[in-house]
Amino acid sequence: MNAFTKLRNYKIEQKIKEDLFEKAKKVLDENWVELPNGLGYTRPADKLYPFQWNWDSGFTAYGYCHYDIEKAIKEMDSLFFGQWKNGFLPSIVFHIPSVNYFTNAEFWNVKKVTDQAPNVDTSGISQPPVHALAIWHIYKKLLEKDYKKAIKFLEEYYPRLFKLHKYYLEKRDPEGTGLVTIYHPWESGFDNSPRWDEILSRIKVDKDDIPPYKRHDINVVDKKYRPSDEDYDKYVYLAILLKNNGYEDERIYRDHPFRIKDKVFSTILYIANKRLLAMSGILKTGDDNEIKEWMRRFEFSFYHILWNEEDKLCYDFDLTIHKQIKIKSVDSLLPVILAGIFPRSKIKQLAYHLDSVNFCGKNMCKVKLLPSLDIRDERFSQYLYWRGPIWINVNWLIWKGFMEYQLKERARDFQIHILNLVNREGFWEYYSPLTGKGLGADNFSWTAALTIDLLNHL
Ligand code: 9WN
Repeated sequence: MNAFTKLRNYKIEQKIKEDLFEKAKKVLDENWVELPNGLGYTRPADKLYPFQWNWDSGFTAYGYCHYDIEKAIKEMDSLFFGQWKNGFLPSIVFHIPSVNYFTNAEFWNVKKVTDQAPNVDTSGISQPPVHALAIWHIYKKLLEKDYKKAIKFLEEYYPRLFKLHKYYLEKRDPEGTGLVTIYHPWESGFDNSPRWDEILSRIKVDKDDIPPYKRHDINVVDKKYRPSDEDYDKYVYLAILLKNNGYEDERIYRDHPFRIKDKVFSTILYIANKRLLAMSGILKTGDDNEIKEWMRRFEFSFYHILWNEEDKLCYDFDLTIHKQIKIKSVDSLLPVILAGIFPRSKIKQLAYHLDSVNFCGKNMCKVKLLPSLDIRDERFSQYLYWRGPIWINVNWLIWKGFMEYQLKERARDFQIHILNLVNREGFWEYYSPLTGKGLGADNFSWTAALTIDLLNHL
């Protein structure tokens, strides 16, 4: 059943590998949208998510790099077409008129609300900045064939990335911690994670505070796999507050009720800054000291704000009550493995978490990948989105972290378990850790794209 387990001995049958690649490519082909202006993008999922999403595109570009570099570039070009004048990169770019998805372009109304908006409709919140990783990957691939083209590509993208990172490290970090403040659960990418339960419980929404709206997600996917209506009211309410503040960081920062130093977002930005620094070196931009300073701030705050010595995990920091949010979940481990700040020996020790019952060790789960919440937590649900299911992008990031540390056995476990899971179940948005069943949207783009990346590292 577990076809890829054989790979441990490097005895993979080429056929299984090729078949899986073809299936993954088909998902991406079917989700591709060609635009009349020459741009194009990949829908995360055909019916559920019809527009271009921010971090989804970064992951998807990774997959394209292995077989269609021009598509990878187009994906990034289309996303950055939605970049705001102040560097901000929105979570959604509405290249096509609003179809069945809420929130839609009319709701965010960015072109009317702010003079920072680009020439295309977008949302007014962001998502984790994986783009420098994708851009670096594209650059490396171009370099294999055409030095001049690779440099030209870098020259084009470096200023956009620099502006984006600077936005996060200035506007979203007036405290100078090197950590990014998010204003909305959707900005984290981990929308309904229990990480946000406590702060959301303090936010009371009156029906008069929000406009009438209609959810479309629950027409496409079983309601039991999606956030609750109460959650949605709060998501809408927080978005309205941002809009009422003209999407202006200075105003939002004064009293917005959802202000969190997000550990995963900040860690992704930190590793993205490692790539940005490399790009700056190649292009001799003279920005090295500024980027290094951003990185130093993160390294300091990693120990002093995020790290919890007692639990040996990282936690988000709630700026509204000045407290760590102590939830044991995959994202408390992710920064530790991904940032590369701890020495290798310490990472080896900390990997005990992976073998613990809480994180599906000791054969507690059918699938040996990390669930999005401690399975012993009373809020754990094998079905509910970011409150238990396995997500491929997160496990792929863990794989990447172990690869950087040269902990090859650990990395290989993640690689093989991901490949076995998608080979058996298909390319789902997420999976139950208890049964392995695929959940949410089927034919999900980043699951397919990251599968292609993993296949290329066998
Ligand atoms: C809201 C597109 C996105 C992902 C997020 C995931 C989900 C949207 C939603 O889908 O969020 O942005 O409607 O639930 O949580 O990580 O980028 O795939």
